[in-house]
Amino acid sequence: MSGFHQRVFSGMQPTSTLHLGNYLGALTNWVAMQDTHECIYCVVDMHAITMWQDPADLKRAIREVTAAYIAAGVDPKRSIIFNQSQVHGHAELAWVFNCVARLGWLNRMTQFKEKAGKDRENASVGLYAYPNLMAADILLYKATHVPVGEDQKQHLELTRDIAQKFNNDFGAQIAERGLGTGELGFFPLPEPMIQGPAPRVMSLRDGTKKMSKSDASDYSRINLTDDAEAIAQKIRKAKTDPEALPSEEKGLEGRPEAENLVGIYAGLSGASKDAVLKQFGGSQFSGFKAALVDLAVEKLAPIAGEMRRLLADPKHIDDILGAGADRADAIAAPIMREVKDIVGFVRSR
Ligand code: AQP
Repeated sequence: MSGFHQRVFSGMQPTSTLHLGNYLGALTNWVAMQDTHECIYCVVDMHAITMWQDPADLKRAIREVTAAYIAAGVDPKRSIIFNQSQVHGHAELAWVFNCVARLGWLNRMTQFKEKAGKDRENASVGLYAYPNLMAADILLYKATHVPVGEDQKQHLELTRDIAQKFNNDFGAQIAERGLGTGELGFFPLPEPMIQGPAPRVMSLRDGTKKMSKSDASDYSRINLTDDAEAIAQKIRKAKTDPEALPSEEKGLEGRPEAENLVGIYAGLSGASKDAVLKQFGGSQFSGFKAALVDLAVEKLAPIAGEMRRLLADPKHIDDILGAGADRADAIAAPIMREVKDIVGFVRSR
């Protein structure tokens, strides 16, 4: 039993190797929250298959993302680490939410539009319903706080809308059974926590696009598995502009690539952008990039090393995921039983 009152849930997709955006936008926050919250961290494999995944690659990626969580500092003893498909409540609650959420709500989701692109008719139904599954992930544990990068803000707002509508639609049944918590209803309205050291890390090739696993160019991102040489090459080749660095943050306006590199430096060093610019204001990019390479290698190389060590023993990783799934299910199953009763399903076992 945890002594914390606030419960955190978050997850990452095992679609490919995690990158610096996942690390600075979410993972570093996850690690810090272990000191203050009860934390549940999921490898969201059911989300991953909303886009085609080669089955053998998916298994590898699930273990790799798990290794990345642990190598970055998530402690499987203090926090629950598991993969989504091992806890069946996620799929069950997602179905209920498919029947609570409205088509009009999902039509507004920008991530679907971006990922489906022009060939919308050919996108999977799962990709469209993705935000309902995400709402189920969070609410299955009645999580109150969700640390995510800025790109997930809209999905979190939808989660709150779904929780609110469920609480309203079934208000009488919830009250009758005494299952409401204060004025909140059955499900809490979870708070997004968009507060990592760099909540939006951009591509190294284009400062207006977010750093992403699915970008065709590997030079657009720093993967958590990159070695020192790869990190150095990617930073050296990162797009910049011809000006020297400004000495104040407002001088970064209209210079997305400069802003991104300064943000990455700030995120990795734990300093503010202003402090970084006080140190490097007036420098040319060549000098700043050399300092950024040193810092990135110092911070990231140990993570890659620890991931390699963990991945050498896949059985150990699978055991961590299995034990985590049991702990997650122990929280989820009673909540799911109550949901079924509220909705009106008959349960004879
Ligand atoms: N560039 C980013 N900057 C800050 N945070 C980011 N996150 C992702 N990219 C950035 C945060 O990482 C967490 C996990 O993301 P995910 O793997 O579940 O899904 P995603 O957002 O779809 O990640 P990608 O890299 O963009 O994958 P693809 O290319 O497959 O779409 C989330 O908290 C997210 O905010």
